[in-house]
Parts: sequence; structure tokens; C-alpha cells
Amino acid sequence: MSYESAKKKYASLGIDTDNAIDTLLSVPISIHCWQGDDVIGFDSREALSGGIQTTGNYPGRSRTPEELMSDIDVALSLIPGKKKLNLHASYAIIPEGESAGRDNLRPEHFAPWLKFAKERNMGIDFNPTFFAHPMVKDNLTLSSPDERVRRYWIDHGKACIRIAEHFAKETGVPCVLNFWIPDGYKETPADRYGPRARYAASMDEILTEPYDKEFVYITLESKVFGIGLESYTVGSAEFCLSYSATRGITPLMDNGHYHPTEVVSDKIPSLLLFNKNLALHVTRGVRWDSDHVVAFDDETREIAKEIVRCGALGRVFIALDYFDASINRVAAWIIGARNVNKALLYALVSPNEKLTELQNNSDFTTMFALSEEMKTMPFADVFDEYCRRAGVPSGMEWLCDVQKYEREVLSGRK
Ligand code: RNT
Ligand code: ZN
Repeated sequence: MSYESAKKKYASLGIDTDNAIDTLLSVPISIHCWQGDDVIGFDSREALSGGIQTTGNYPGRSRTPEELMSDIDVALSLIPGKKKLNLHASYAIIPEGESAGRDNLRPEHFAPWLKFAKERNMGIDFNPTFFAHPMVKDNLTLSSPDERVRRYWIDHGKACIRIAEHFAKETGVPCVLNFWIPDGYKETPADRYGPRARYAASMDEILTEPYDKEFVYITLESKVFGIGLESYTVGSAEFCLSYSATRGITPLMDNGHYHPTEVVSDKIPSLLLFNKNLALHVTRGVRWDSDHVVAFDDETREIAKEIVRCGALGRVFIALDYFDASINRVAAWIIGARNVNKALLYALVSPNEKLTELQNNSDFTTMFALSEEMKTMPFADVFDEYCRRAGVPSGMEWLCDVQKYEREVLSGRK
């Protein structure tokens, strides 16, 4: 009932809410497995390193593949829309008695994940893990001056390409394989050029691994600084953009990885002009790359708006990347993922063409007035209808399911 009246209200502005809902139902959002266990993984169980940090000690962290899969299932059942599963190499499930280093990981080490994804009709995205491992020496991996270290991580990168291709061929859905290395220095380095030259050379070697470009999209993620690596980051924005552009791979922007007054929303159209595809890690940095749960805030809406107004829903790979251990971790997944969906839907039910026309006619007064008016439209009714059509609870109902799961399952994890 309330949807019908909201629909009319939007229609009076020339906006087709049914159409917007249909469009969004087919946009995949990649759900990061690492929210469930504070980025610990299963293959080495080393403390998290690489300048990233999870804070909080809310009870109920998943400790095994079974627990993590069960938690992901609850999250998936309460997140509307199309989803992909985003795995990190550190989530390899290596059988008891077998040992496999990251340099020789194989598809079979992810067999239970592949089965999980297939049963749920999901594609898989993948990430090599260049942190929380004894072969990370002095916070360096692919840019290390130590050939043994560099070689190890090159082999890891190549192994991950083979695994990504296996995932893609098995699921029939292309796999986005994202490279991010933590490499950097706490103090001002004597040599800024050498590490970047070594990083480029390492990536070049990794990219000699043959792969099917229709099935695997390799992306490269930049960063401005990490905790304990404040003075210099090898994979800076300029490095990663230039490398991606010259090697024909896809740039990835994480909105926690820029100076605090820089915004990814503004970078999206520029990159879309010069790249076939673009990848995003959607997060929320509070003062630093703190990886807070994504909120329905101005910048998330602005990011969604740019994707939609550039007509680029089919060209941008959207993934979540945050890790909050201070609240129920399953709820954290759901809130962030629902907010990304909300932001996209909000953009889809905006008078996009009208606003562009006003800008081009220099009618900035009407443009501003209309943009502000949109904020108090009955958007919640449209989002509720989207949830209904996606087969998930609307409003706050999802929280009851999570609370029940917490009482019955999570609270038993000591
Ligand atoms: C770190 C990067 C990176 C990681 C994940 C776990 O700053 O954002 O994407 O968060 O790979
Ligand atoms: Zn990221």
C-alpha cells in the first residue's frame, strides 16, 4: 500500500520505481568473507599484519570454516539482491596432515568454498593474501629487496591466478582477482624508486601466468598509508593507476585509502573515461582507514550516484571491505551490504536526467532545490519493496533473525 503511493509520488517526477528495483536486483555485490572472523583466515592463523587492524572484541567470532560458512549463510539470507562471495587466499582449507604454503596453493584447497558458492548459485571473487604470514619480512612482499621473499610472493600471485580461473570456470561467473600488498615504511625511505620498480617487476612476472581474460579480471588496489607504515606506501595511487593502465588490468579504489578530504566518488567518472572496468572496495574510514561498517551516508550515496549517472552499473565491480569486531559481526555484514543496496537504489530513483539538464542549463538553483527535495521522498517504502521482491525481510525485521542466531549459535562460541 505505502509502496503504491510512493511509486505515484516518484512517477510524478518521471521516475519508474519498478524499473529501478528490477535493475538493482541484477547488480552483484561482492560479500567479503573476512568480516566474519576479523581477517584471521585459516591457513596460518598469524596475528593480522600489513597495517590493517580490526578493533573490538564482541563475542561470537567464527573460528572454523563451518562456523564462517554458517555465519555467511545468515548474512546472505538477509541481504537483498545478487551476491558474490569474496574470498582471501588465507581462507584456504588445507586438510589435516597436508601442508601447503601460499606459494603453492591449489584449487582443491578451496573445494569446500566452491561447493558452498555453487550450491548458492554465486560467483566467487578472490584475493591473494600478502599479510599475516611469516614470509612477510619487514612489512615487505612483492617489493622486497630479498629475492627469496619476492619469489615466494610472486609464486603466490601466480597460484592465485590459477585458482581464480578455476573458480570462474566452475561457477560460470567471472572472478575478480584483486591484488593489494601492504608494503611500505614507517620512516621516510632513502629510496622510493627501488621498491616501486621491484613491485612492478614482480607484478609483471605474475602476469606472465596465462589466464582467460573473459573469466578473470585482475585488479590492483592502491593505498595512501597503513598503521606502522605511515611514511611511504609502495602501491600508491599513482603507482597503481599507471601500472593498471599500462598493463591492461583494472584499477581498484578503496574509499578508505585516500587523504581524508579526497573522495572516491569524484574519481569514478575520470577512471570510467579511461578504463573498460573499474573495481571498488566500499568501506567507511573514520579519520583513517578504520574500516567501519558502510553507512547510508553522503559519500556512499555519492559513489552510487556516480556509478548510476555514468551508466556504469555493468562496468564497476562493487565489493565490500570492512571489518568491525565491536558489534555483532553478522549484523555488520548485513547493515553494510543493505546500505550499499540502499545507496544504489537511491541513485536509481533520482531524477538523473533532469538534474543533468538543469546543470547544463546553468539552473543551479533548481538543481539544488530538487536534489534536496529528493532526500525526503518516501524512499524507505521503495527500499522495503525492493527487499520484498528480493525475498528478504524489510525494515528492522532482519535484526530479529540475527538476534536469534546470536542467542542460539554465536553466544556458544567461547
Ligand atoms: C587493506 C585493503 C585490503 C584489505 C583486504 C582484507 O587496506 O583495503 O583490501 O582490506 O584485502
Ligand atoms: Zn580494500
